[in-house]
Amino acid sequence: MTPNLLILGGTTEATALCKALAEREMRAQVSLAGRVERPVRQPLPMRSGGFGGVEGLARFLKAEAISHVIDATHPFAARMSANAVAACAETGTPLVALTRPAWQRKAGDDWQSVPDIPAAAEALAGPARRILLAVGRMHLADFAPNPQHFYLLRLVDPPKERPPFPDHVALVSRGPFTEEGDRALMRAHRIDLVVSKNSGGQGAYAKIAAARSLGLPVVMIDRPEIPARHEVSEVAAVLDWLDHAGTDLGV
Ligand code: 3Y8
Ligand code: NAP
Repeated sequence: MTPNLLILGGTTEATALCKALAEREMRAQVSLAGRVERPVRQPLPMRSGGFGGVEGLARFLKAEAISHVIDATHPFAARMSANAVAACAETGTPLVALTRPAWQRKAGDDWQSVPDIPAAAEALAGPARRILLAVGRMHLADFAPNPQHFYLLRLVDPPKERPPFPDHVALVSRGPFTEEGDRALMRAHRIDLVVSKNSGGQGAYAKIAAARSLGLPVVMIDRPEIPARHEVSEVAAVLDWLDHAGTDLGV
């Protein structure tokens, strides 16, 4: 069976994988949800928008005769990843996830770990603080019950409606970010607390390293559960998997 790959993208690792596959001239396409106005250009054919749940994805896999699925979505894209596990099981399509290990505390880190986004919002009850809320746009409403704080928001696109905070600054800026840049940002806005997803990878880590160097506390949001699937954390491991996952490539 000649490979015809579907990459579920939207991360730095997905971009690196797409580049490696394009260099090998493998037949592949990369899929995005269509969350942002100007996604990073990819060197592969791109599709954008939901598939329509598990059934929609299963139909897509059959209609496009997809031979393998590589789920390179973000660790918090739990619904997409769960749908990929179900649709690939239903259609018998080999699936591998390209993910990145969770960040681990280092000496000097002052983290308060919370299980999910609502728990992060609950952790913000109390006297007014100056908070870097760099969790994107989709969950800002969860933090509305604590309007006493100043919020420094970081968004990929200009907000379509006013964020639900009386005292905030909204920065339109996409990553990957740098430790120096995030340290300067925190100093300029007198930030005294950072709220972050445990995204893993390099693209979002800058604020964690900057917080440590400034001795600031971090509310760290643990990842959502994702059903069991084969996982690797390197592009090379995906290429090796493709060579041995039931194709006529290299075996
Ligand atoms: C649409 C497509 C690449 C990919 C770059 C990575 C790194 C920069 C850091 C902060 C944290 C945050 C957010 C973030 C980072 C990378 C990676 C990563 C965090 C793009 C992209 C898409 C999205 C969607 C967007 C979410 C938002 C989350 C901003 C592309 C740029 C906060 C996650 O406005 C919205 O609707 C934005 C939604 C999902 C989380 C949220 O809840 O709002 N990512 N981000 C993908 C699609 O349509 O399918 O342009 O490439 C990708 C990247 N964002 O190739 O260089 O790999 O993690 N993305 C988080 O980690 O907390 C910013 O500000 O410090
Ligand atoms: P999610 O909550 O897991 O997915 C919700 C729905 O969005 C999915 O059921 C699917 O719709 C659609 N979808 C998600 N990713 C898709 C993709 N790559 N291609 C096609 N449809 C997709 O996902 P999310 O957290 O909103 O993440 C959306 C995208 O942003 C993903 O590409 C992810 O990699 C990227 N991203 C997310 C974060 C984050 O913090 N969540 C951070 C960085 C990048 P249907 O059910 O209709 O198929």
